Amino acid sequence: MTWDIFCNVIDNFGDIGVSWRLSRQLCEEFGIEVRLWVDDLDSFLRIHPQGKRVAVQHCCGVEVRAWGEPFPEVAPGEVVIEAFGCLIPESFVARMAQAKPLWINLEYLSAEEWVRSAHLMQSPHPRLPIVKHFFFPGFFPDSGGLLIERDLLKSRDAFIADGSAQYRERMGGGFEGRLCVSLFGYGNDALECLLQTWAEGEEEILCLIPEGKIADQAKSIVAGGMGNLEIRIIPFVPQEQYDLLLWACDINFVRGEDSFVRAQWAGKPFVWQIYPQEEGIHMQKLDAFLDLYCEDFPHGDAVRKFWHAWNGDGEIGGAWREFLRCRESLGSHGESWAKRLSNHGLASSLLDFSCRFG
Ligand code: TRH
Repeated sequence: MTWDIFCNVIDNFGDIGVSWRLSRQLCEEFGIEVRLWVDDLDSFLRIHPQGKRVAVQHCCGVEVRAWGEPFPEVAPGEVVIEAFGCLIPESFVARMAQAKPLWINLEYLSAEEWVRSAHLMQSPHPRLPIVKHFFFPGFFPDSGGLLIERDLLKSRDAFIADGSAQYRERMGGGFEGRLCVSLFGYGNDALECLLQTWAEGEEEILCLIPEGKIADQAKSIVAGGMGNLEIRIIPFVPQEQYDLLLWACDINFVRGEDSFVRAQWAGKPFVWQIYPQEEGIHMQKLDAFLDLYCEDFPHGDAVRKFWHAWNGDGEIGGAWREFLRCRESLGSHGESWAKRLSNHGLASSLLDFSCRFG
């Protein structure tokens, strides 16, 4: 089988992050020939630096194509996925109308209830005889599930048992006896107060920040560190190495979509900076997730308060102290949360759906 996946990079790394991860998994675990069309190779090269700036290349078995104009005359594969509703070239859609592949719009991840009824909804093309299917990743059994590689949790456990000490050394050491935090996020008005709280807190904290906007912001607030806080700026790593950072730290700050999911697989306490949308509607999405995640967790209020404060709603200092108090139970909660969700993988749901279709 050949699958075409189209990725239009809007901003940051989430669009390409999800498209690349899915492409790799379909190819490596299911033997599917994937052609990934990307309109911004620079973003792709940030998360896969081994790649090149060329029109066609093979990376980890995936055929990666620079998507530009004019669009080449290629026959569509058996499945065509447009990631996040991007617009597939018209000439290609016309060819799809003849070849009749399964056409999927892979949507953004949301824990909102409406996803359940929208998942697998169809939309006929206004002119051509072909139908698009909306495919929603999600947390409910009747959604598309989440991206997770087959042996991810096993690799995580092996790393934590054997490999994390070496990794910590490679990252500059000094993890022992301190609370280690990874901080990946957008610029954040709450950062200054949070760093201040950490510096003045009782616990020693090592905060690892991948290069980027929030690293620059942190540097401008505290160069290197102050009080009980050490700030360490680390390189932005290839995508498959990012998990190691999450596994090696005690608490992870994540953002967007893909890192948000990876933090859940890490099974550690984490905090999500959601991608901001107009008129604050992202807060509904944040709350929908919190409702699920905190449903059977006794300290849900502390989690909710801290996550809200990190997303601009509330005072962060006190919220951090409450969050930290429930850290241990949040760790075991995260473990069972990851286990519970791990048997509903997005790639296999897509494959099941394509088998039913074809
Ligand atoms: O980068 P993000 O904020 O992405 C997005 C986009 O903004 C998108 O338009 C928006 O719609 C979406 O969020 C909700 O965050 P995300 O999704 O976590 O993607 C980051 C990717 O970068 C992820 O695949 C992990 C990867 N990464 C690395 O490869 N190396 C690194 O060092 C780090 C920190 C991340």
